[in-house]
Amino acid sequence: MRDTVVIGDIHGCGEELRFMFKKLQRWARDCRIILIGDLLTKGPRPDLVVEEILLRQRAGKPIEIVCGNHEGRALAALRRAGPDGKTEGLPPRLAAMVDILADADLLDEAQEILLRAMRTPFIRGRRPAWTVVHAGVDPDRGFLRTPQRTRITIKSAPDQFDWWWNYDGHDGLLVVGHKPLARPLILRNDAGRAVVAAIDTGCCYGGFLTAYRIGADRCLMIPSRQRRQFNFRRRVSRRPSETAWRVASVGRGRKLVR
Ligand SMILES: [Mn+2]
Repeated sequence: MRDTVVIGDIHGCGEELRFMFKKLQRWARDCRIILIGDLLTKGPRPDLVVEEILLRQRAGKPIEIVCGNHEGRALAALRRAGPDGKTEGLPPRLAAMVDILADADLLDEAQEILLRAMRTPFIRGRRPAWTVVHAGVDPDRGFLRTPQRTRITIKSAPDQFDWWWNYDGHDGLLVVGHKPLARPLILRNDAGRAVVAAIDTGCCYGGFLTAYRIGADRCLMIPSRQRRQFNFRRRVSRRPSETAWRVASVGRGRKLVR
């Protein structure tokens, strides 16, 4: 069976995505590829993100995308901007995104990609059971009873424990992004099986773009080209003393390139 690779929050980091795809040709040959959402906002090259997705599509290797919390506002901004890419009244970051996409003549293509993402709230697979969803679950409700809004926005306050420490594992492996961490975080049960893979490593803030290969249980990290915006060593998920999970603070076989 084909293995699946999930790529964390891209946030307009098109150059890093291009480099990631290049690396995946060897590291994840013939794998199914899923992007975890938050594609185009914040970073400098949303045009390249769109281009890379289109290139693969045209080569007959389509990319799947689940919806992040930024897809809705990015799509709304593009619709408001219209075919001429008008940016009046848009917040500066969204206006910048529209300008870049308009210059590259990719306004329609970007809308199509975002619309497709918004129609995909999550993707599930079997053997072992896994779910790719942008942010996570409400651990008290379980995956199916967690509202979609929560699934794409749940994030703990800095002084609180992250939701995954309270997740009991019964929905299988959850692959998530949304919360930037210094390194990908892989939580394991006693059998050593991954139950959470948190793979947003803050590429647009100067961290890494991370891919997680589900079956192989491996991470690949591409260093960001963006300015470092905060102290990444402090971006860790504080571990409560009573947790049942074994932690691999980093995915096994972490591989740094470049
Ligand atoms: Mn997000």
